[in-house]
Amino acid sequence: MTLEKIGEVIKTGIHIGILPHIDGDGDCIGSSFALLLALKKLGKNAKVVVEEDIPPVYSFLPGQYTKSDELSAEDTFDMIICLDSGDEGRIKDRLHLLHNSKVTVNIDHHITNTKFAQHNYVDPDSAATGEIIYDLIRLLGIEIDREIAANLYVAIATDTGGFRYSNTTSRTHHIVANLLQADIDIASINRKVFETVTLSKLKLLSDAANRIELYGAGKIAFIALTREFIKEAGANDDDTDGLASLPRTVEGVEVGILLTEKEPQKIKVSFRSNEYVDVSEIAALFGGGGHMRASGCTLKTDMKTAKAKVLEAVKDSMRPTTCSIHS
Ligand SMILES: [Mn+2]
Repeated sequence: MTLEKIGEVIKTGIHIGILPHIDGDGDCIGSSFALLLALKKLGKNAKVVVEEDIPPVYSFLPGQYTKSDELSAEDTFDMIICLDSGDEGRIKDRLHLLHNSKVTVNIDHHITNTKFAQHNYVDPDSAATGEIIYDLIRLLGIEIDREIAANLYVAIATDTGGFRYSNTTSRTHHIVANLLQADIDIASINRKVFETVTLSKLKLLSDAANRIELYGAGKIAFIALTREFIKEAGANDDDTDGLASLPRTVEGVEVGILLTEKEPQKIKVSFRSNEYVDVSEIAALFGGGGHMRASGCTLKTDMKTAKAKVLEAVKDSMRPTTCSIHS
């Protein structure tokens, strides 16, 4: 399906629900708000519907959202658009909105996307869903104003790690060059997104750094965050956000693993790699997904078992016979 066709489909919607994935990040929130503002300019009755409040770090972004448990009886949607969600699990408790909608659209850039909607547009070459939404908004003939630009900038900047990751392309920079023409304050945005931490998060980071374990001759770095540990650090779930990229920053490490105990018997696993291990394949072994350099899954087991399973899978992926080299 082409993006032009997706644009045609979207034009037919009247009451449109936009669903970012759970555990919201800059890409899904920025993309959702940008599309919301654009659809309003088209005269659509659109709403961003989330399951949890968005992380405070993104609260400065222009846009509104409604929590799914606050929807009223009048809130029915004839079209649902899922953004940045690789599979239905990422829509979680809002799946009924998807299933009850006449028309469903899925726009994403995860290579592992299961194409769960009627109309799917998945482009793994896009660094962020925000890049696709940029093209879509242009296709719809809507002007990218300052508010839309700020949202798209955050979407793209966060998924590229501030334009440093290997998914960053010349197209990424071309798009962002156009966004800057809308006169957004990138110094202020970047400070808010990348250079501001809560004290509790900084303390959690330092405690977590103290607990890094190395395996596989120093090529694998591992951190486990138990509920008890998070509590002792005086931190909350929002503070664990972004911690996944810490282990792979250790010199000599190829794969960084972060295990977060979300609740008893429910371990969130984040994989990050640097040069050659395709971590989307490792996450897929456990029913998760993502990208070559960043992926994740959830294991319904205890921390000890999760650690053993995950370490074994990562070690396997690094054996010469099964190791795939990507330049
Ligand atoms: Mn994304």
